[in-house]
This record gives sequence, C-alpha cells and structure tokens, in this order.
Amino acid sequence: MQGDNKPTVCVIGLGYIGLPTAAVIARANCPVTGIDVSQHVVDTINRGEIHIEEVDLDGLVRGVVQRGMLRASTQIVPADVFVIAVPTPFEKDGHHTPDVSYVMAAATEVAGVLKKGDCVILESTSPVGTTEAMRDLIAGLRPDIKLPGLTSETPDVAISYCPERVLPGRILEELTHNDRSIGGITPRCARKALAFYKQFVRGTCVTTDARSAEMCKLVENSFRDVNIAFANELSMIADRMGLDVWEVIRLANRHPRVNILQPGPGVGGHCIAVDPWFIVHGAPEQSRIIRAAREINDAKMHHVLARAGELIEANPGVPVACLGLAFKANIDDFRESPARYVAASLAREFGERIKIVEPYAAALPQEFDGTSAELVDLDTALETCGVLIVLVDHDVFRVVPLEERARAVVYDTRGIWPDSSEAPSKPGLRLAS
Ligand code: SAJ
Repeated sequence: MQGDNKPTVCVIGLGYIGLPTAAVIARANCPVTGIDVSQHVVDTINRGEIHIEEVDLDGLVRGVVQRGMLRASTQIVPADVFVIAVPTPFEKDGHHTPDVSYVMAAATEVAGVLKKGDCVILESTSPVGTTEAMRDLIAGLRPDIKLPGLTSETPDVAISYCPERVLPGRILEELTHNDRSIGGITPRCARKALAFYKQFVRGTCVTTDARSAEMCKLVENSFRDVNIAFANELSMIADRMGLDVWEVIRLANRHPRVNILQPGPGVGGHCIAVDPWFIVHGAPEQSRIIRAAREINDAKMHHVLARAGELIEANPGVPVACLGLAFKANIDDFRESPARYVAASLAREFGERIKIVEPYAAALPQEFDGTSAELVDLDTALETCGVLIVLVDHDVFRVVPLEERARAVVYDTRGIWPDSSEAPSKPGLRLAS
C-alpha cells in the first residue's frame, strides 16, 4: 500500500468494463496500471484517449492519465489489488460452452507477480465455480503462497468475485452508484475486497460467498432475458391473432403487480444473450425456462426477418429504409445486434432497395460488404422510402412526427410510433410487432 493507504491497482482487460473501472478507481486516487494484450489500446490510453464510446469516459480518462494516476501497459506489474475484467465468450463448439480461457490466462499472469497481502478480484461474468478454479490454478503455480480455502492457516492472499452490473451508456454513473455483490472464497476475502470497493463505490456493497456472487450475476441477466422473452412471445401471439401487442401490454401494465417489458426484434448485446447459457450449461436439465427464453428471443429475430421480407415483397420496387443497427437505443454498439442481423439479411436478399439509417454509424459494418445497401440519413430515408422498418428505438427516430411518415408502410418492431397505420401488405397479414 502507498503511504496514504491507497492501494496500487492492476486492472487486467481494458474493454467496456475494464477501462471505465480503471478510470473510476484512478479518480479515487489509487494508482492504477491497466493491462491489455492490444498495443493499440495501450498506446491510445497512454495518450489520454479512448478506444471505446461511453458517455463522459473520454474526459475522465484524459484527466486521470494527465494526473499520472492511470497508465496502461501490455506487461503485468506487481500491485496490491488485481481486478480481472477480461471477456468470457463461448467456445466455438456450437454448444454455448463458456470459454474461461481468458480468465485463466489473466490469473496465470497475476500468479507471476503475486505477493503476500494481495487481493485478487474477478469481475468477468463467469460460470459458477470459476473463482475457485482460478484459485486452484494460482495454487498450482505458486506453491510458496497460502491460498484461501485450501489451508487451515491464515491465507497469504484474498480471492473474490465481484461482478459489474452497469448499463452501456450509463457505465460511469452506474459503476459508482449501483449496489455490488462481493463474493469471497472465504468471508475474510470478501471483507478485504469490500474495503477496496468502498474506495470508489457509493452504492451498498453486500458480501457473500464466491459461488453465490457468480450465480447472482447470471441470474440478473437471465431474469431480464426471461422477461423480454415473455414480451417477444406475446408479440408473436399478437401477430397471429391480429392484435396490437403494444396496446395489450399498455393495458395489462395498468395492473399494480404486472410490469411486462417491451418486445423488440430480439435480444442483443454481449450479456443478456450470452449469460443465461452459462446457467443452462451448468444445469441443463433444470434450466427449462431459461433455455426456452433464449430460444424465443432468438426466434423473434427470425420472425421479424420473415415479416419484413413479406412486407417488402408485397410492395414491389418501393425503396425500404431499415431504421437502426445498434443492439439498443442511443448507443453506437452494433455487436450481437438483432437489428444489424435483420438489416444485413434484407440487404443480401433485396439489394439496392434497402437503405440503412444509423446516426451512430459512419459506414456500414463489414457484413454489408458485397450488398448494394446504402447508408443514408434520416431525412433522405423519410423523403425517398415508401417502406420503413423500425429496428432500434433511437430517440431521433422516436420524435419523427406522423406527417413525415404518414405515406409510408411501417413495420415498427419497437413500438415507437403507436400512431402509424401499419398497412396490411396482404390479406390476413397484420404487422403488430
Ligand atoms: N430489450 C428488449 N426489451 C426490453 C428491454 C431490453 O427487447 O424491454 C433488448 C434491448 O433492445 C437489447 C437487449 O434487450 O437488445 C439487452 O438490453 P438491456 O438494456 O436490457 O441490457 P444490456 O445488455 O445493455 O445490459 C445488461 C444489464 N442487465 C440487466 O439489466 C439485468 C446490465 O445491468 C448489465 O451490467 C449488463 O447486461 C452486463 O454487463 O451484464
């Protein structure tokens, strides 16, 4: 520890979670070294710049780099606290098997510089048991250090799991104000991590064991996935019955104990569409609702694609605007986005009839290469396209007045234009959602 009791910190992984976390810790006057495998990322941060988009992150990073509180490196350095925030994707086996190899690679690096008194915290979303597996890996690499839970003596280091729960677009605010669940391999480990988080978290920090904290993170995102699946299933039922799903949900939500979420073109992002599978993988036979929710939310994307295709075919020769590529409103993140999947599939099928409007994109993503789809601005789309397919509820789309879209046939998968007349494109087809 430094003289003023501020621990030195090493944050491993400088992505959407690691970089904001490193910056917030540095702002609390803990000297932080951020570690990333990418030289480009490291150089960018050391210039005081950022490689990702997030509200207010640029100013914060510039400030802490200028004050010398944050520096980046490709090489791990000794520290008092290690925070691991690396990706946990799926393996490429097609079975949604969690791939914890980046976590284990980070733990191997940490083991190389670990010393008595250090605190290791895993933040990456992980299958239950990963923190213990990480502890076992370190134990094998450093027989000179007493690890928690493996010795009846006082351990030399603390190991904990503490998931982030921040919402993209609100990361800095939520990093500071959200409550945190801190799971220690032992209660003592949790208390040590708690003392660290108290330096920069204003929300309540609750301690538990590592496995419960791991499950807690997966459960939070599965809860949301299941609830969105309910809304998406309702939207497909409403399509079948010729009902307006938005009206039905609006009415049902007037009940004091009913709060149905919003249907959309499917669930995107790197968390909600991924994390539930970590539970399914751990307990396949018991995870029936959780698995079904994943399947329903994926099916919704194909439902939207099929409906959009029918509408386009029913309006031959009419230019079509797909509104939005992002995985949700008001962000520039197009990864794992159902909107991007639907728009790119339509571009491949219908070629130059497809125009894309995405105020957060400077160019179309790679999967549009080879198609004749064109990125246009919103005004051009409203003036020239007779079919409008709303895929993302960006604010800038939401506020388009009725008179600017009244002549177009609209397929609104987000329910942002309740006043549009969604003209049936063929008898029996009513595009409710
Ligand atoms: N969506 C709907 N209908 C809704 C709400 C969301 O279709 O009513 C869709 C969105 O359009 C998007 C997807 O779901 O495609 C996910 O969006 P989101 O805003 O629900 O969540 P994320 O992925 O941005 O962030 C989630 C958050 N988890 C929960 O709300 C339980 C966040 O707090 C987590 O920190 C984050 O995952 C994470 O990193 O795990």
